[in-house]
Amino acid sequence: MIRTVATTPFDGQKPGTSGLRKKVPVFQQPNYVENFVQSVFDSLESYEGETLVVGGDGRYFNREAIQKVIKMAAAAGFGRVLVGKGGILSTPAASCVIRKHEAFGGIVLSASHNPGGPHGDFGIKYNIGNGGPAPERITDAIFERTKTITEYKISDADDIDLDVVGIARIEDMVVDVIDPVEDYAELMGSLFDFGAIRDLFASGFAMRFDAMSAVTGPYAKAILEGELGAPDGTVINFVPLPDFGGHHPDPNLVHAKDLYDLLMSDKAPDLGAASDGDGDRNLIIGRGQFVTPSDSLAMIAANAHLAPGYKTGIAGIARSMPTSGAADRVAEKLGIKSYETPTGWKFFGNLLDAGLATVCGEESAGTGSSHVREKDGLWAVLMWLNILAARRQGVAEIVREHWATYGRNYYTRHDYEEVDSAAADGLMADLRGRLDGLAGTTVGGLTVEKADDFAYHDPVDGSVTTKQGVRVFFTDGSRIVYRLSGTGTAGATLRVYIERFEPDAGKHALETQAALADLIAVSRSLPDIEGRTGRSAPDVIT
Ligand code: VG1
Ligand code: CO
Repeated sequence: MIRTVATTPFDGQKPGTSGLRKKVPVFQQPNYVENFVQSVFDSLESYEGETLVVGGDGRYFNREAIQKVIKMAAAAGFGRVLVGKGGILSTPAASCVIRKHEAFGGIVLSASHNPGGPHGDFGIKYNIGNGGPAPERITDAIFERTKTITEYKISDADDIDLDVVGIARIEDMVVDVIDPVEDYAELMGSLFDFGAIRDLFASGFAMRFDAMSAVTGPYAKAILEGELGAPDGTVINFVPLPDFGGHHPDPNLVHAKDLYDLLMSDKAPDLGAASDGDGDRNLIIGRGQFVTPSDSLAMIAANAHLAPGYKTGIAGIARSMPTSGAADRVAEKLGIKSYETPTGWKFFGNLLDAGLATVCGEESAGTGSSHVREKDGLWAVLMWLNILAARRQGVAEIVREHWATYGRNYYTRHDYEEVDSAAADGLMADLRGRLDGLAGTTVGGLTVEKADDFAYHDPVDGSVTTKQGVRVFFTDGSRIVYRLSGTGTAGATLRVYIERFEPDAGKHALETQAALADLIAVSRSLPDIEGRTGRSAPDVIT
């Protein structure tokens, strides 16, 4: 039976950079999930009888939320739900399944790289029929709906057994529990030269992939060890755990430090890689050589033609604004266009759909292509494996050659986490207020050329998105960007992005923080970070 339940709005159900993210106890409040999911459905049109894809990263509360979503989808009139076995679907696999099965859309349960468990984070996001995150016009409509919602509809049927692949029924809706890996693995096999990668592993190439007890475990096991013949033990931490083993499933140099240390040691394998909670981020480290995500995007773009799925070349490259300009240099050389978008994968969707861009990336360890409409961690790893198999060179050699050809964009991001929200807002407001007067002034020996607040004009649908980050450009070509995170769940996170281009190959071997030391000092003094937030140094440096 379908029940109509009276409810009242919750404050703050505003989707951020990537969906609604809150602490688990917030989501556990009666009606909290239901209000948001009903608001999603109420913001959509003509989905009666259509297919909805549902899956998540396996974190704490995943199963409970999925049961609610399925029962509400049945009540709303969807014809079919495709749900990953065990409630599992990585974010890129969800995108793949939506596209392949021509679903109306999908609901992905994840808080990505944020910690999980009963006191950790949870999240819900809606993806549209192209497989990508809902654009702002939809997330805005969802938020508006959450403010006025008075009731939701839900079936009172029993829970679906999520652990058996097969077909069940709720009300008039079919529930199809699918293997979460199959469609995705098939897509990867169509893009990359699995034969060449198999030969690479057979020749003794050694790799370690850390799934960080998160969703990519089953995917990496099946593809790397199963199809590509990497030795058993190549993939570690491959069982998705509800609390990620108590760790942050964030593949950066802080939370994947063991992997980094291994790759810098004399026991280093040829390649180290990792992915995040929901499988859309990637970390790439060669023996003795970390590849910063902005560089990885540029190197993937420059070498993509080596993979069968991209052998005719790429149409364009898109990067988020804070991502370094390294990819732009590749686009220039290839004679293709590059696009600069606000932070968040939702802004790449139109460019990909219109065929303007083939490869996209963000400095936050996100890389992907037109094969789905999400960033894709394992895709990036397989692309690197394909490149290594084709070039038969080490990662460090490829990186050095790339810098020698294109120059090096020294790049770092400094995060100040859980800063007092009012202080962070004050800092940004102050910077914005000073924008007009900054040009021509000198700070710490560097002269400001121009400063602005990034606004994006979508070339496909004409939409305009403003206030996407304060950019300060200096006369020597370097740049500092300031923005506040839209994915955190406690206080504010100030992100400071620092970049300088170095054309001289004789100066490419410097340590990044040392190479950027003067800019880093300016990044702190210009907005008086310490005075305003009490923080004399960032919490995370990447
Ligand atoms: C962060 C990253 C951004 C990324 C987003 C979602 O957002 O900076 O590049 O798209 O996370 O990634 P913010 O607003 O906190 O800076 V994921 O892997 O968390 O879905
Ligand atoms: Co993620």
